[in-house]
Amino acid sequence: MSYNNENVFAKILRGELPCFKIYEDAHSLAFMDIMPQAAGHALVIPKYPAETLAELPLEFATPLLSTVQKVMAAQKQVLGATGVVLMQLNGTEAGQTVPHLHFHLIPAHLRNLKAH
Ligand code: DGP
Repeated sequence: MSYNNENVFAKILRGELPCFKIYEDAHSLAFMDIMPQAAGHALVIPKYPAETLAELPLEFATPLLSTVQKVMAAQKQVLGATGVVLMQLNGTEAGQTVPHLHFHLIPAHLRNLKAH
């Protein structure tokens, strides 16, 4: 699969497009989703040109998951999330719209699960 350098997340990584950054290290970047499915919806992406999870070398998977864990912990501590939905779509048919690997981290709250 060929990676398209002009996708929006590649541009965010190069600093050509703005984002609301919440965490960054040598291997990954976390920022807020512009179309949040819930308050605090964040995205975590690798600084590696992979379109889907299948193209990510395994040595990049551990630092990426480390960032996912950090952001999930922050969503619980800062936002009071009682759970976090982790979503990751691979391929257009699966609903992926941005062709750079990304994890959605969507905070959940116990109160949202209660009947009204
Ligand atoms: P997916 O369907 O899994 O490819 O989700 C892509 C997500 O990326 C979607 O929730 C909206 C978000 N998104 C698209 N363009 C931008 C952008 O330019 N900035 C930010 N922060 N999020 C974006």
